[in-house]
Amino acid sequence: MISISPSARTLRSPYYQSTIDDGVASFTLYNSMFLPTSFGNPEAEYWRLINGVSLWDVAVQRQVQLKGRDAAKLAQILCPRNISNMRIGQGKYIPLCNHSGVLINDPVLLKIDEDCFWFSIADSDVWLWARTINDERQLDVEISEPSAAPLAIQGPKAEMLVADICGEWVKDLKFFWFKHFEIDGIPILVARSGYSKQGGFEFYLLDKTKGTKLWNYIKEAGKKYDISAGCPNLSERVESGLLSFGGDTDHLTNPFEIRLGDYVDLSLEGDIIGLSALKKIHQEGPKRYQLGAVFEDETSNSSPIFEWMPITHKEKQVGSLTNRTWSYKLERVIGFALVSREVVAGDHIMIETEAGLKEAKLVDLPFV
Ligand code: THG
Repeated sequence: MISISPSARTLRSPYYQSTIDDGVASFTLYNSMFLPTSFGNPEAEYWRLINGVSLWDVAVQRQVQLKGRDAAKLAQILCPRNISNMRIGQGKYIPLCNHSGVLINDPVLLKIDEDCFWFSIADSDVWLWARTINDERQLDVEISEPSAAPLAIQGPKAEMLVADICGEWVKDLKFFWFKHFEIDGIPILVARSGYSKQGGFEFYLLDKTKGTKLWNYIKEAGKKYDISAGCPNLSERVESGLLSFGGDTDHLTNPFEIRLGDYVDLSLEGDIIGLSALKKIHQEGPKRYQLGAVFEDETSNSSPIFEWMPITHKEKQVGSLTNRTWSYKLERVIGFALVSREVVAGDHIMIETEAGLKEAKLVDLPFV
């Protein structure tokens, strides 16, 4: 077995030891931290997420804190979505863009206080970006990484379990909203969120020394719902149409190409990075868009891909397949297709796979 060599660059989450003890089978690296990708039984993990409740170490969703007099101002400069109406305790999904309107991260933004925001980031360096923009604009904001480590509780039984742990009030929590809470002396934020469409919550552990204690507490309380360790599930997130930044996006992708246009507020004005480019892209019409691809051949390889696979239509390349997985619900191999406007849902296309050309049909997203 080939393994990854640890170093001070390859961070461990506060739940790392717990995931090892629970039999983690593989990791990927995300924001320089180990992220579990399997506990050895993908199908059981999938159905537990669909029918039960699953516990995920998602500390790789690291926090970038903006704190200070100009925190709200800097946050809005970074966000092409209106955040001026956000309340303390509210979160929003944000397509962060560079000056060309290219997506550079898709974090959840949390308003912690009037002068404090957290970006709960996908896999790219938002610290560098936020500090650079702050210094260039000469704003009064301190940018740091707070002691916070998200743990996701996902699946249809997550709400009952979190209500058992925290109280019935969690049932009134709106999507992406959060509240401070304490479990047995462990300080957390409780948010209704998570990288699946099966419902659930995220606990942001606020004292990283208490990871094992929090993990064990939830495992114990979740026994009656048959909780088990899991992780962001490729099959479920592709079926549900959830985007993976850096996987489904490249150095040219803008939010309109990947179904994030609704999270861009084109009516905004003022100093907002990428906004004028986004207005232009929107006016001209984005060149690519995202559809689903369903392989015709049920026996096609369904393993994850290392690089985008060219998609052709009438012998001309029209786009790329950006991920691939087995869909337990459709019982087919599926993936996202980032394609030109020349093709539409219903078209049959060819995908250049490692095993040669395979036929697939384009469909609208989400699959399920
Ligand atoms: N939770 C937290 N931080 C995160 C993620 C998370 N940071 C990295 C990554 N995930 C960011 N990406 C996403 C992608 C999709 C969603 C959340 C974060 C998501 N989308 C819903 C959808 O697309 O249907 C809802 C969006 C909405 O309605 O506003 O949930 O998972 N803490």
